[in-house]
Amino acid sequence: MAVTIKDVRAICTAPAKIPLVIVKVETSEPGLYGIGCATFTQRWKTVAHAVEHYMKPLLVGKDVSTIEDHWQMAMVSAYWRNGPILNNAISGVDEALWDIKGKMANMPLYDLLGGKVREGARIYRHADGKTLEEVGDRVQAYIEQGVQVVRVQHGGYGGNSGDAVPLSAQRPENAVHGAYYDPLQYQLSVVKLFDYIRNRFGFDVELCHDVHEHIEPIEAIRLAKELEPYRLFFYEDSLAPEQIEWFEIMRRQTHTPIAMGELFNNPREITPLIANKLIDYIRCHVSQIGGITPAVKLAHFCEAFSVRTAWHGPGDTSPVGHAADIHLDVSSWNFGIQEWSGFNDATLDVFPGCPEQRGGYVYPNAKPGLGIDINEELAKKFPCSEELPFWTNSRRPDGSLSRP
Ligand code: GCO
Ligand code: MG
Repeated sequence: MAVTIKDVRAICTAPAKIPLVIVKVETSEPGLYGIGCATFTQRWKTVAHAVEHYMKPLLVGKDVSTIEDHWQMAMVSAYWRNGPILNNAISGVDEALWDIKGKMANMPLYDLLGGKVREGARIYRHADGKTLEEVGDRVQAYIEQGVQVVRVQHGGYGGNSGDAVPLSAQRPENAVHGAYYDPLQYQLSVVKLFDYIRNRFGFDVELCHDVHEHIEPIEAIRLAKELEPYRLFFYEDSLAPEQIEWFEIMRRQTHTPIAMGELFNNPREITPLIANKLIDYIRCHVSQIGGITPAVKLAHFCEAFSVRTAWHGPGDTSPVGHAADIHLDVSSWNFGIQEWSGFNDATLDVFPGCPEQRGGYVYPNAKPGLGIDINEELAKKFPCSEELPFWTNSRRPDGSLSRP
């Protein structure tokens, strides 16, 4: 008698004040359920609605074992496809079904995916600050923890060092409110930042930087070349998804390793960059591409082109999503690096079984499935805010909107 899907629910919680969306799939087997990450934090309520009003009627009563068929059907059941809302809703169900598969097989997900090729996933952490010394002190702290790769930013993305006063002199009259930054000051500050960090720490620590699509393509190419003497581990989101044809020009101009992918939803954004060897690290947000099922296929596709994985791992990936990342990391031969944001105490309490950072690595546990759970009663104590993000209202000095 097949085990079937009995219920599909979205659980929204924000233990670190960042809205997270978890999908719980309950089955006809008493006590057997799975959980998955569906976190698109800026539109958490819409994803939750899609889970409850579209994924649930699509799947209730169906066999839990046919994950691939459910994924293919969910992907096209709305006809229009490859968008962030539905991809995240599908991811939540997909990851929950893999969690159930592992529990039924009594195997951790990494064993279902072919077994470990490494015991832990090497991570990178974020070092930021208003002054160069502050950034350097954060790098020092991570090195002392055993972290070997650090992402350095001076004042967030676009050099928003929190003091926009100089910019106000550049705005036209009646310029609209927004998160202003100055592309020129940002670019000059990045070169100074790397010069300072390399002079202070030498080349034994690996460094990366996130441009966060804040400058024009030709400026991103120039900056990549200016950073060559500082030997980056990778140079991230140097172009916006709408500018991906420029990667071909960038590739011809610089040997700085290129990372891209967190904003991608559609395979057609991804596969040309990999097949043409225009990037070195693929950084997709796993729930944004539809979950574990597509991520496994993407990792295998990348291996043929020597592209390595570096799954997106910010604070707005849930611990369930991080667990899925880590199971993929330890079982993918062409794993590159794992972005890691860490968890506050409330998050650790809401999600028993979180992957653990020890030194410069993060480790999955050996429990069946994803190895993580959610305490629903505790999750209710951390409601999600409906406040819209301010930082995406990113503005150039002349007041025009910039890609955030
Ligand atoms: C990263 C990302 C994040 C995103 C955030 C958007 O490299 O971790 O750029 O910082 O800005 O996930 O919600
Ligand atoms: Mg990024």
